Amino acid sequence: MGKVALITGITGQDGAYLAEYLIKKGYTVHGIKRRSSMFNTERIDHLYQDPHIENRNLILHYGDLTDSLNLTRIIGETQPDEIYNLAAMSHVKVSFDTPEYTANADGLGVLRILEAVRLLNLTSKTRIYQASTSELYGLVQEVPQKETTPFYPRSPYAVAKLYGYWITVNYREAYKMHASNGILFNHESPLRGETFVTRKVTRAVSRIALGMQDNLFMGNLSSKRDWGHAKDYIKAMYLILQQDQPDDYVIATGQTTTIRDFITMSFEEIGLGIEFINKGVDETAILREVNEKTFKEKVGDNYLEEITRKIGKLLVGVDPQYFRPTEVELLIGDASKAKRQLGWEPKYDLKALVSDMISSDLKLMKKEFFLKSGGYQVLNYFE
Ligand code: NAP
Ligand code: G4F
Repeated sequence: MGKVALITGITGQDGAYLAEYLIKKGYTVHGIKRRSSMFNTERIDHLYQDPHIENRNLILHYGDLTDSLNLTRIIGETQPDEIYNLAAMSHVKVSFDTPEYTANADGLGVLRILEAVRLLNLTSKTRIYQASTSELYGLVQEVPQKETTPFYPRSPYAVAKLYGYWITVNYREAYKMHASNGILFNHESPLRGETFVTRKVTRAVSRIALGMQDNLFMGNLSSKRDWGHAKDYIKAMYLILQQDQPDDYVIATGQTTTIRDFITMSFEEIGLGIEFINKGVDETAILREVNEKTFKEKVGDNYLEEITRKIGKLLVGVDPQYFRPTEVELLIGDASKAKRQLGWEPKYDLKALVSDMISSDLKLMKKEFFLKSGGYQVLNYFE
């Protein structure tokens, strides 16, 4: 019999990659999905199995981290060997707009899971992974950040996650539960939500290349992030739960980059050279040159003429609506404990991550472009 895992947040970026990874390892995976007015299962549709199939290895349950009765029932029914608590209101900027909900889901939600495992007498069977975050370091007290660096959260999201972190440690110590925190630094992928900065950029760069969009407006260009690939990071989650002893681990690449440089790298990936000029809210980026060979290879001949006409034009501007009331300016992690104890190391560097995201978004946007132009033709035909 393979192991049973329960993943909260299975419809999110990490949930989708982790579900696929565990199924390949022979697990039966149960996932908790919120009810929504649309399917919202795009990231896991390739794993979906009809409920009439026997011995399914992916089973979805409706649930919500704010509903303890429902969580307790699902955990009781599924009797998981491992719980990966990935569900969260995960957008830092949005947490300033929805602070109470964020505290409920991201803070108390963790307590609900731990307490359900305890009340169901599963403490010696069920191992728990809590999705903690480098946002805990906030106004950083040490560079680089490691497991012993003091926390200084800077958003309702990070404060809620701080509660989640400590309640996990407390249940481990109080009830001897196998409960661990992964303190993961930013990780991205083609499945990243469209409103996080990397995906916002790679989508926009693809759309600009195809002539679907003129420019892109951003918030703070100077903050620095330690970005890795989600495919590497979900492996660390798995490894953390395979250890004999529960513990907390920083997962990071050890490299940090500004948002500005991420944007430059993304344009460079398709042969576009940009230059940032001016400062603060007046900062902009102008298209300076087109490397025709790279552009043709990555994007296609058809779009070259139009992009060349944009040389000297504004591609990136700043819009203060994207600024945060309190910002996390610098994140860079030291994952040497994870390397030493888990044998974990990332395979992707930032260039490979950018390349993966841009090539995926170019494909997606070309499809959208094609469907839209096809749609217009049909409309015109009937007019
Ligand atoms: P994500 O793509 O935003 O996915 C979040 C998931 O949580 C989605 O499946 C979402 O469902 C679900 N969810 C939100 N609120 C819920 C609720 N009240 N009840 C049940 N499910 C709920 O996030 P991610 O990037 O995969 O991150 C996974 C976890 O790691 C999160 O806890 C995040 O805070 C944490 N984390 C992420 C990073 C990172 O860089 N990605 C770094 C450190 C920590 P819907 O699909 O219905 O919205
Ligand atoms: O991509 P972001 O929204 O991610 P952020 O705030 O670092 O949070 C992500 O990583 C955390 C781990 O450290 C997770 F816990 C969390 O769940 C989430 O996955 O923003 C990154 C940086 C920020 O400094 C932000 O101010 O990019 C800056 N930024 C500049 N312009 C922007 C924009 N961020 C967004 N989302 N949109 C912009 O236009």
